[in-house]
Amino acid sequence: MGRLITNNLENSGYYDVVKSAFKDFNVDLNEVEHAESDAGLGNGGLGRLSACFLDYAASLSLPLYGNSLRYEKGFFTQEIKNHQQVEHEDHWLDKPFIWETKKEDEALHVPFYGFVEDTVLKNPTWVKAVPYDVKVVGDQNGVVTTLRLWGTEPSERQKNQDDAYLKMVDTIDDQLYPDDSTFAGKELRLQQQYLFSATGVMHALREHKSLGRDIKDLAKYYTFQINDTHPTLVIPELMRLLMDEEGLRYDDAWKITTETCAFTNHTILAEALEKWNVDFFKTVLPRIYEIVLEINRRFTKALRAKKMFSDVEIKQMSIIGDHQIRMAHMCIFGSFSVNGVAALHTEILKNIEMKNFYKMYPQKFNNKTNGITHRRWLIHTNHELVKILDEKIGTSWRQDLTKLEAFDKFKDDEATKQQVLQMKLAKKQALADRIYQLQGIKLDVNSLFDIQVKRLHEYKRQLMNLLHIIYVYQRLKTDKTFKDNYSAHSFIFGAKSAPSYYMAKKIIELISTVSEVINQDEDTNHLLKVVFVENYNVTYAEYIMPAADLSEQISTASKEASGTGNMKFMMNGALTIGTMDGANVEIVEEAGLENEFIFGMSSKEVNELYKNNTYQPRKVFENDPRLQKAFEFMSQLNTDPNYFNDIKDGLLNKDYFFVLKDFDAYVKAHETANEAFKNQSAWLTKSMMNIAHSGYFTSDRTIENYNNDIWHLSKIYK
Ligand code: 8GP
Repeated sequence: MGRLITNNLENSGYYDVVKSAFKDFNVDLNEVEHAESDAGLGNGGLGRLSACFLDYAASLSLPLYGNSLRYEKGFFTQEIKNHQQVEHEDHWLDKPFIWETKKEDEALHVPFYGFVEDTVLKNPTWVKAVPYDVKVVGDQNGVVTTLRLWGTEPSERQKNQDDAYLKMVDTIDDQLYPDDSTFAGKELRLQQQYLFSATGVMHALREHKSLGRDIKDLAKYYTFQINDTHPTLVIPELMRLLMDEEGLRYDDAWKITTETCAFTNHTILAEALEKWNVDFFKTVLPRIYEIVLEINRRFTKALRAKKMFSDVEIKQMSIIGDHQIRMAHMCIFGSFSVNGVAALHTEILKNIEMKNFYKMYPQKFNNKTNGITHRRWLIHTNHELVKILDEKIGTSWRQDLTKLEAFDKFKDDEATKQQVLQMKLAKKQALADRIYQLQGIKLDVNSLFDIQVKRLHEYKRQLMNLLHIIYVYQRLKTDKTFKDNYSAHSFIFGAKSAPSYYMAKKIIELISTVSEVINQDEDTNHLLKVVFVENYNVTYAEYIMPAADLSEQISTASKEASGTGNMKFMMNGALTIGTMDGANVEIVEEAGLENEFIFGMSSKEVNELYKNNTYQPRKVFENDPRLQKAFEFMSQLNTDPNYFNDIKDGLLNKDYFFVLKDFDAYVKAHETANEAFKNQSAWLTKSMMNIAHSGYFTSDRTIENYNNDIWHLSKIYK
C-alpha cells in the first residue's frame, strides 16, 4: 500500500487546506508524511495492483473490499552491506497506523487440524481472527472503502491453550512470506492462506444472511475474485460452509460456489504455481481435504465424460496428482471466470499453459489488462506534469484518463516541450537529491536516467542490463569515437530478492560491486554512473517513476504476465526499452512503435526455442567478444577471480532466460536510444506521445472491465 496520508488527503480534497494549516503551526506536511510507515503487505506487482484497485473502488463508489492478513511484520527492509542484500524485519506497526480500526465484535473463529468423522470435523484447533478495517479514501466523493486485515488471537472456543497453541496463533499473522514468483510449501503459509480465505467467506456469508437474504442468492450479491492462487481455499471453504453449516446438498453448494468465484492468474512461471503436498494438507485441513477429494472426483468424471482428452491429459489436468493438490486447477474448475492480466498473457494461457482447460471451458477465459491508479501514480506523484496537462487540455482528464489523448496535439509544440523538459528535470533533481542524501552518489540531471526497478528475478533479466553497462564502460575506456558519441547515462536499479533466492542475491551483489567500480572512475564519471537504490519500496517508487527517461522492461518474452511499473513510467513520460512481453505489447499499440525501443525474441520464438531445445549459449558467447570482455571484467572484481562464476556458468551452460541470445539486439536498441536522446526535441515528442496515450492503463478502465464483464453482467445474464 505504501503510505496513505497524502493519498487520502488529496483524494478527500483537503490537502491544500491541511498543508496551509500545518504551515501556520510551522510544521511541514512533508515531514508529517515521514511519520507514517510504508505498509508493505505484499511482495511486488501482485499486491500493488490490489492497492490500485482499492483506490478505484473508493473513488468510483464500487462495493469492492480487500481481504488480507494484518502482518505484524511487513515485507522486509533491505540493506546493502558489503554489496550484499541483508534483510531486516519490518516492524511497520511500531509507528502509529492511524487508518485502521479494530472490529472486536466482528471476530470469527477458524478451525484447523482435528479429524473427520462422518463428514464432521472433530476436535479442531480454533484460532480467533479479528478484523482491522483500513480506510481508503475515494476521490472527492465522500466515500471510504475498506481493506480488511485479519489479525489472529487465541480463541475462547479453544480449551487447550498450551504454549504450542499460543505460538501457533502468534505466528500466523507474524510476517509476510517474502517470496515472489516462487512457491515453497510451508505449513505456516497454508495456515495463513486458509485464515484469510475462510474469514473472507465467513464474513460475506454472515453479512448476506444478516440482511435477510436467501443463502441460495449468494451469487447475485457477491463475487470472490481469487487474486492468484493464494486464496484458492475460498472454493472448498465456501463448499464446507454451504454444506456443513447451511445444510445444502453438494450439487446446490457447487452451483452457488461456481457462480460466486472468479479467478485471476498472474503468472505462467511453473515454479510459482502452488501445489500442496497431500499428506500435509490433509493434516492441517482435514475436512477441506475431503471436500477437495470430492471436487476432484467430479472434475475428472466430467473430463472423461467430455471424451476430449486422453488418460494422460486427464491426469495432467487433475486437481490432485503426483500426491499434490494443484491450486490453479481447482481455481479453474471452481470459478465461472478465468482471466489473465494482459492480452499476450491471456493468449498464452489459452493456447499454451492452460490449453486443455481452455478447450474444456472456452467461455470461462477472458482478459483483463492490468492498470494503475493515475491518482497516485500521476496526480499525487507528479504535480509538475498535472499543471502542464491542466493548462493544455483542461482538468477533465483527471476523471476520465482517456482524455489525455488531447495532449497528443501538442507533441510538436516547442513551448509545451520545454515545459515537459522542465518537469522531467525537476523530477530527476528530486530523485537525484534523494539518492545523494541516502547513498552519497551524485547524478547529473542532464544525463539520461535509465531505470529498472522491480523484483530481482532471472526472467526479468537485470543481468542483461548490467552486462550492457559493463560493455559500455569498457568501450568508454578504450574507444574514443564511442566516447565522443555517448550521451551521458545514469543507470538506476532497485530490486529486492527473495531471501532464499541464491542467484538473485548474487546478481544484486554483482550490480552493487560493478556500480562502485564504475562510479569511482574519473575517466568516465561524467558519462556513466550506476546506482543500486537501497530498499526499493512504494515511497521510493513515487520519486523514481516520474524521473525516468528510459524504462527498462526487458523480461524474456512470454514470462512477464503484465508488468505495472512499465505503465507508471509511461504515464510520467518515459520511453520504454523492452521486449514484446506482457503489457509492453499494449504500450506499443497505444503509443506507437516509433516511440519505444523494442528488441529481442518474440514470445513465439522463445517458446519454439524451448521446444526444439537447440539453444547453445556458449556458442553465442564464443562469437561475441563484447561478452567475453564483460566476463573478464567480472573476474577482476574480486581477489578471487571465480567469485562470480555461478552467474557466468549459469549463462554459459544454460541461460534459461536467453540473456546472451538477446544481448546483441539489446545493445542495438540502446544504441538507437543513445542517438535519439541527442535530439532533445524529437525525444520530447516521443515522451509526450507516451503520456498522451497512457490513458488506457488507468486501473479505472481495468476495474470497469472486471465490473462489467465478470462481477456484474455475467450475473445479470445468468
Ligand atoms: C505478477 C506478475 O509477475 C506481473 O507481471 C504482474 O504485473 C503482476 O503480477 C500483477 O498482475 N505476478 C506475481 O507476482 C505472482 O504471480 N506472484 C505469485 C506467484 C507468487
